Amino acid sequence: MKALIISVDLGDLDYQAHAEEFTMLAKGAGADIVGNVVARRSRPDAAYFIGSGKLQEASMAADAANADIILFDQPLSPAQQRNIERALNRRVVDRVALILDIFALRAKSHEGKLQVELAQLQHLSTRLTRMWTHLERQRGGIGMRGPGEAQLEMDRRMIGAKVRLLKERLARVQRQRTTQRRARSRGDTLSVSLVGYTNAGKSTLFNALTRAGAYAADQLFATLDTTTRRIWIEGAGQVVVSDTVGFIRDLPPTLIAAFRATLEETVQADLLLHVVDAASPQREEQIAEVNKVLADIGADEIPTILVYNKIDLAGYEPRVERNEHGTIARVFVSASERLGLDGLRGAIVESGQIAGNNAFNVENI
Ligand SMILES: Nc1nc2c(ncn2[C@@H]2O[C@H](COP(=O)(O)OP(=O)(O)OP(=O)(O)O)[C@@H](O)[C@H]2O)c(=O)[nH]1
Ligand SMILES: [Mg+2]
Repeated sequence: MKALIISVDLGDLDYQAHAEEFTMLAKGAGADIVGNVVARRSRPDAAYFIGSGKLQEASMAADAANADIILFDQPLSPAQQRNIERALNRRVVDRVALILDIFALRAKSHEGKLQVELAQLQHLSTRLTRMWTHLERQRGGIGMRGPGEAQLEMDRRMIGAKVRLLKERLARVQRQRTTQRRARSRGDTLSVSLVGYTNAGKSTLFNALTRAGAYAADQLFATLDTTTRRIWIEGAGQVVVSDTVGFIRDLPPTLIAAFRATLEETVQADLLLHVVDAASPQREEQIAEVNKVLADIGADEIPTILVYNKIDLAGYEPRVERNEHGTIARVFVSASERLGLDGLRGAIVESGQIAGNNAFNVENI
């Protein structure tokens, strides 16, 4: 599907990285990008987000490139979306809908699919007016997968009923999950969750540590469901390691809520390995973004090791760094080149002992 990207530069320092990330998201959704219009603004226009001059430019670019669809790299209000659709006579997919679309494409487990469907319906229900009728000829494709298209004809009431049903089903799946987890957490197995920005290398590291075949790929949100494996580490014994969904800035609130259950695994962990793409110029912002989400889901108190991955690209040597209290703070590895993994295992053992002791103390208060 031919897509024209409208990107808005609001003067942020990391605009360039933001724009590149959006392009990657668009490609991840299968878009064939035929053009890119950049609008510079100090703040969004209430009705159209961008000004009328840019709108005109986008309209001409879309016609010239024969674009089927507009991808807008900011979250749009329902009114803005409708106005731009009318002006450009094409369906507009904003940043939130695009992320939802990728999630719909990638979710594999029953629970993951239910969560995406729920988030999509919630996103849709705020935009459900007759606005779709003017775009009748454009159906299917990006932003419309998952439950999208069929739902458009439903009225709000039916969506409301569907949302309730999905929530019930999810609650049931989640109850089962809790029971399973309880069964698993008996005994003194250390549980470790890999968290981090999307594309940081979590799945590659997970594979390197567990030799399992988790799907690792150079695309955003390659992993959408938590994968868990049990491994043996000398000194720590049985360790349960979980790979998780990647984080991204401006994660739609509906998705944060929807993926809470997936991330709940994270909250339950004794130790977090926060995987960082050490080669990314954006790594500091990405770390902050991940920390923000961890705080949101109540996981910010869990002992955490920052794992600087991709040192083969960043030009660092494998090493283990401690903070001023002597606690391990950062470990430098390359998951794909298998560098520094022994150091990381040692760090897991050491931090796991501290984490394990804390858990023990809490239980005995
Ligand atoms: N050069 C280099 N590339 C790596 C390294 N680790 C991972 N990669 C690459 O980085 C890309 C992303 O890796 P993944 O393991 O899928 O990343 P992820 O964090 O699981 O990503 P999501 O599941 O999408 O959130 C892949 O192309 C990997 O091959 C590394 O140590 N060095
Ligand atoms: Mg992954």
